[in-house]
Amino acid sequence: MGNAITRRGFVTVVAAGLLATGLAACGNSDTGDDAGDGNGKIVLGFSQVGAESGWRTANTNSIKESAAAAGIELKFDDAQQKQENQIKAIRNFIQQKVDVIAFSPVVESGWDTVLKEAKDAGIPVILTDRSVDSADKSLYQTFIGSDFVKEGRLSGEWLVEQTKNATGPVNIVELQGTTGSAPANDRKKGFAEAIAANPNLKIIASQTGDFTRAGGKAVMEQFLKANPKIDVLFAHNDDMGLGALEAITAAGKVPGKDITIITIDAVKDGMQALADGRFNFIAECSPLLGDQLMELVKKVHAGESVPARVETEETTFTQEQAKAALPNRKY
Ligand code: GZL
Repeated sequence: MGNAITRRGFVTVVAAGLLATGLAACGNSDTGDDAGDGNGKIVLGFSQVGAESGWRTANTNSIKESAAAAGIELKFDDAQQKQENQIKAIRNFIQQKVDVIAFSPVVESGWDTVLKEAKDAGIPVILTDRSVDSADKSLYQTFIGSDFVKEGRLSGEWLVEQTKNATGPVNIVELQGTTGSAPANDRKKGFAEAIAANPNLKIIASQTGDFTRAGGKAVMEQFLKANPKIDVLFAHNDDMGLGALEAITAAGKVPGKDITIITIDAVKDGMQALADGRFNFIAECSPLLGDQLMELVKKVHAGESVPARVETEETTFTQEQAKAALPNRKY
């Protein structure tokens, strides 16, 4: 509700300002003409984190396919996991006078200045996948994505159940996502809160693998060299877990048996590893945000109220559930 009031306030203020200068206000019935495309389509500027993981590839495909299906003109930028590239892209979108800006912030902090520039230009912003820590909620219209704390909590709760009869310490190593990103911060938080229920569960090492396979492999190699007894790997995404598999096997250990592996995402390669018994549990994080995002873009552009937060439906998978689900997975 707060955001809807803010949004109405935002559109009213901008409309008054722009109408005073004779410019079309955002949220009016015009569809993208001021972006110079001339074909009357809504013009969406989207800044994507990068192409770091299977999840990201599936997310990019979903956004591109849904924009085309919705008749929305998409200006897409890949930031190669650099915040300065995303800020540059957003400024370009403002210069091009797009109708709506959407982006997945690579990290949580450092967005207020550029988001204020978009607000001053009368261009509404939608956050997708990852959120920002801005105190000023009027800087964006809505957020669509997952509850990362819940994903971490579900992962920890499964481990607590699996180790409830353990009599000694259960040593956990953690591959964190991109430093400063919402999924890394929140998954770490949710997992740590859940495993506190069993004092035998101890995180003996935790380091970022930047959500990539290469990062997961390199950090897991270090973990294995420094820690003779590792019982569990908790990886913040499938791709780092898949990279870690190579290190675990190279160290002469059997993944899924010598080391229990818990990951998050449930992309096809991760689900295959789970079905094959090399992973033990996955908490799903859906990348298929495209259709819902395009609906939000149309509503925001039309000046309609939107919820402050739109969360995606997700589940979890054991090895047996992965075998059953694999044939129907879309990504
Ligand atoms: C989560 C998303 C994360 C995925 C990773 O919504 O931001 O980024 O879990 C991806 O696979 O790199």
